[in-house]
Order: sequence, then C-alpha cells, then structure tokens
Amino acid sequence: MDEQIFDRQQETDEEGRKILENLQEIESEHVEGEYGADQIQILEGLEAVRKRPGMYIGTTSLRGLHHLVYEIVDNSVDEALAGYCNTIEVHINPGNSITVIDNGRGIPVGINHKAGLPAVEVVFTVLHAGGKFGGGGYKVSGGLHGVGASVVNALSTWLEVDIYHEGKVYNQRYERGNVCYPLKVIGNCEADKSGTKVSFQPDPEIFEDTKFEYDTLKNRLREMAFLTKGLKIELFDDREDEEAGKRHHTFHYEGGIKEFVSYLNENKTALYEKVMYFEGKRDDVYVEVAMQHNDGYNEMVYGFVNNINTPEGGTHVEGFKQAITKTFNTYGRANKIIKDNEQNLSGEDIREGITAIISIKIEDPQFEGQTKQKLGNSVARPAVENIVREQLTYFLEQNPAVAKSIVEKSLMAQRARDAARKARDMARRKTPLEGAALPGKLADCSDKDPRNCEIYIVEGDSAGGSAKSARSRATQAILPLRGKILNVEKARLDKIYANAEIKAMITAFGTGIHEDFDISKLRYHKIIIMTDADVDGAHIATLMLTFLYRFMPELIRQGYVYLAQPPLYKLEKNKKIWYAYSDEELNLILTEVGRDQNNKIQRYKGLGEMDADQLWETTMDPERRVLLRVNMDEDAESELDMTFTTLMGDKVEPRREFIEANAKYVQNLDI
Ligand code: TTJ
Repeated sequence: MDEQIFDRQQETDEEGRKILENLQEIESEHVEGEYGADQIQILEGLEAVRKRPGMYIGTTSLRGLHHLVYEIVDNSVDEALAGYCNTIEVHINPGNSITVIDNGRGIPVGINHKAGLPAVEVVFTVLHAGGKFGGGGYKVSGGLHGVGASVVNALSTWLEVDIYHEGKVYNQRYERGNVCYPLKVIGNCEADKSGTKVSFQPDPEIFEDTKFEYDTLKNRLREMAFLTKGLKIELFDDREDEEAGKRHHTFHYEGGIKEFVSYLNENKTALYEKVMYFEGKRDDVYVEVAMQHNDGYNEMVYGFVNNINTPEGGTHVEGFKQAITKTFNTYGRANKIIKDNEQNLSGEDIREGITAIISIKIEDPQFEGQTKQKLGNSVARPAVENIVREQLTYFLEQNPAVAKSIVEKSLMAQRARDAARKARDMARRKTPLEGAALPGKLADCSDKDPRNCEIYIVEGDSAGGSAKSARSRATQAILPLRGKILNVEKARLDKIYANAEIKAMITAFGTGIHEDFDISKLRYHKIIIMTDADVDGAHIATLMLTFLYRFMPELIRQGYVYLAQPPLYKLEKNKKIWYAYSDEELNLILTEVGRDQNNKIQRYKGLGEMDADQLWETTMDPERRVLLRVNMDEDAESELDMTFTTLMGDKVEPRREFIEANAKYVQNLDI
C-alpha cells in the first residue's frame, strides 16, 4: 500500500497546481480593463442566486441552511485531500453565524489577471468559481451539492474571509454578495502559519429558519471525518443561549472508513473481529472499501462518491456487490463449504448482516436517477469490482475461519429466504388477482382516493376500539396492533413475513416490500402511528418506525409517515376543558387560568383512558389535532442506522441511553 500512498501524494501536488491554473482561467468572458462591467456581471450573477435560491441550494428549509456549512467545509476538505490541510474547525457562533477555519495553504490572494481581481475575490463573487474547476482531480466541492462559495456569500447578510499567508493576514468582507472593500492586509501572523478562515451569517430574508442544529452538523461532520482518514474536524457550539450549554466534538480517524464500519457495528455483535479494508486505484478511480458482518440480518451498504452519499447506489455499489457475490461463491465451492449439489449463494444471502462502506473518488462524477443520487459512471463498476475481488480473494485465503463463518451464515440466509419465498408464493396464490386480501382487523375507510385517506396504526385492541368509534369513517382507517410488534432488527426474513402484525401492515398499505415495493400503490397518503404518550408507547412507535425504515424507507423519505400526538393532561375548571400536550404547556395554561383548588388535572396514562369523543377532539380530528411528520437527515443517512441499532440492538447499555433521550427524538421527529 505504501506505493499507493506515494502515488497519491504526487498526484495531489499535481492537483494543487491544476486548481491554481484553473483559477486563473475561470472567467474568460471577463474583458480586461473593464472593471466596472465585470462588477455588474458579478452582481447580476449573485442577484440571480438570491432571486432563486432553490435553484442553487435545492431548498431554503433547514436542510438548505445546513448545506451552506457543508459547502464551505467541502473546500477545506478538498485542501485536505490535496494533502495540505489536516485540521478543520467549525464554530456555531452566538447569533447563529458560522466560522470555518482550516490550516491549508490559504485561498490564493494574488491577482487573477483575467479578472483583474485577487483570486479570493473571484472565489466569493463569481458564480461557479467553486465547483466547476474542470479537470482538477478529485474534488469534494462541486459534486452533487457543490455550488461554490459564491452562493454561500450571496445568501449571507455578511461574509468575511481571513487568509493567513507568508506572515500576513489578508481580509475581505461582503454583504449579501457585495464587496465592502478591496482585499487588504489587516495584520501579521507567524511566518510559517497558513490557512483560511471564513465566517458568514445566513440571511433570514432567504431562509425559513436560521437556527443551526448542533446534532445535524455533528452527524455530517463525523461522516466527513470518517471519509477522510487522518483529517481532524472539530465542532464547537459557542452560542450563549443554548440549554444544552457549550458543546464540542472532535472527529479524527486515522483508520478512516475502517473505523466507520466499526462505529456502525458498535452496538451489534460482529461475526468476526477484523474489519476488511481494500484500497486501490484503477482507471483514475480511487477506491476504498471497508466491510464486516454482524450476526444480525440487515444489510447496511453505504456508497459515497467524492464524500457525498449515494442513497440510490450506482455503478460503484454494483461493482462491490458483483465482487463479493462471485468471490464468496468461488471460495465456497473451492473449499467444499457449498456442496456440488447445492445452488449458488445469492448476493442478498451474502449481504445478510453486512456493514460496508464503498467510498470512491472520481474526477467527473455523473449522477442519475430520480433524485440524482445514483452514480452513473460505468468506469466505476469494474474499478471497484476488480479491486475488491483481488483483495478479498487474498484476504479469504489468509483468514479461512472468517471465510467459513461468512459462507455458513450465507447458507443459513439462503435456507431462510427459500422458506420465506415459499410462504409468500402460497399467500399470493390464494388471491391471484388482487394480491392478498385486506387484514380482518382493519377498519378501512370508504373513500378510495389515497390522497384523502389516512390509516391510524394503533397500539392495543382497546385503544383500537375507541379509535374505530371516534374516526371519520370516510377518510380514516384504523388498524389495531396487538402489543409490541416484532423487532425486525432481530428477526430473519422468514419470521418477519410470518408475523401477523407485519403482514397486516404490508397488506393494508398496498405497496408491497423490497423489490416488489411500488409507492404508486400506496392506499393512504398519511400513515399515522398512534401510541401512548409514555416510554412504552415511544418504544412501540420506534419498533414500527424501524420496520418502516427497513422495509419501506421511501414512505419516510417522501413524508407519508406521521406520529399522532395524544395529550398528556386534561385540565377541567368551571366546566371548561383544556388539553396539554407537554408539561410546559400545562404550566402555561395554569399560569393563564390561575392555580387554585378548582383545577381538576388528569394525567392520561394511555390512549385507553380517553373515550371516543376525547380521542377525536384531541388526537384525530384533522381540524384540531397535531401531527408530527417523520423525516430523516438525508445528508447523514448512516447515522440513522446507528440510531436504530442503538435502539433495537443487543447491547443493553446503549438502549437505555436512547430511551432517556427518546422524548426529544419523538418531538423532533428526526430519525
Ligand atoms: C487552491 O490551490 C492553490 C492553493 O490554495 C488552494 C486553496 O484554495 N486552498 C484552500 C481553500 N484551502 N482552504 C480553502 C477554503 C477554505 C474555506 C473555509 C472556504 C473556502 C471557500 C476555501
């Protein structure tokens, strides 16, 4: 591997040179001497960003707000990938401005002759100066999300940049994209210090919400650190007004994605000790793969291209899958673990319980698919396939005990899968035309237009009964489930398909699952999980969310899944009634109505304590209820698996931690 690293260093030097060259070629349409005309063009460019921010950052929601930070950090990560930077600091400042500091070479301060401006000013004021450097080697910025630092500048009330270079500190400030003054020297620094510091304040005229979520940044920055071995990323919450107080995290992984896999398997039981790690370069595609099986049944395969995750997979993930399917079958046959009369292992069998990261760097990534999150470059397939096949074959020969445990687990998976398939075929045969019949316990609604329809999944038969009498029959369906549903994290497919509660949900929704999943067949556009407002209820809700996430993640991604919010308290006073959904709310109401002995306060312990009218009024009436929509952070999806593992996994400690943190989780609805 030493050779490889050496190789890469030479290339990255080359990269730096190319970027510099590119930087001098960016705005060829700018005519020398016409500074005024150039300025107008720049301003028009950034004005376009402010007019249609969605076109540049996708959304002006909280997600778009956080993308501003990733956009700036990506530039520093590029400098780290080029081999010139090993530390990045991110600060959330009081007032929700952000500061990013790196110890790279510093954005060039020299005059870019074509623009007649310092290069740094070009970076922050010319649209596309960020990502579109052209053939400048692997860059994290300018990928799927990469829009360039100028977009961040345009969408900030102010932005300031300091550059530390050869003993001097350079500085420039912008307001809503406009230059406040020419680049100037504001002081001296140690001669050997270098780096870039950028601070910016997202514009409340643009963003719906300008308050950063520490955990959102934390999760994505952790992922970035895992993906860039050796890079230290620090996050500081310097806000004064946070209940949580000042927080700080440091992420630094010498092992990179190898440690990423260990982290994802942390709360599971690994099938063998080692995390496999394969690395190489082929046809200009730099490939890194890390994998380890656990004794569970889920597949966690995450693809990244230039540090951006690819939830829809693509050629890099296909290459990986092909490689392991072929290699394990070849090994199993050669070593007689798979008998001559037995069928080949399928890819799914081999991937049962696998945790794998496939991270590639490629010069000109092409993204395809519905949401442009699927890698299309065909060159990536054989690159990953060959590197994994070669190095995995060698690994298995060196580690026969590991090889045997994986092939044997795969054989068991194959048997379970066969059994599940037979059961499914039987079920299908019963109702060949319409698919399986609707479950007996379902009280369906009469409206047949899914857009108008909702289904309440209710914990317990008694609450189910109340919900059935309370509901609006036309549009609300009720499916009562008995007690705790099966934990799909701990069960194999045959057992999952045999579970009555799970079968009922699958048939009621109408979409099918896995490869049969078809969202256009969804029978209800709101799937509402209704459980008691206590720890047990939260646990049941989590079991259901786990099932939905593992088997029908699109329902969550597309925003069809909700949590009902039953009240915690009822307050009766002088024949008037108030409902409170939290302790704070109860306090507010009490402050308003006065605290005296006329108050009758009831704490609801479960849905069952409410009669049908109360349930309707407080939790089910579309005019009055509060629903929480479940969403997930698509920018750090790997964290989601961690959450579910922590919740549902084997080890006892982490699970307790979760249940304590659960109240927040359910309220935020971010899973
Ligand atoms: C580019 O190639 C020549 C030497 O400097 C390289 C460079 O620009 N490095 C660089 C940029 N390091 N850090 C940045 C950077 C950091 C932040 C926080 C924001 C931006 C836009 C760039």
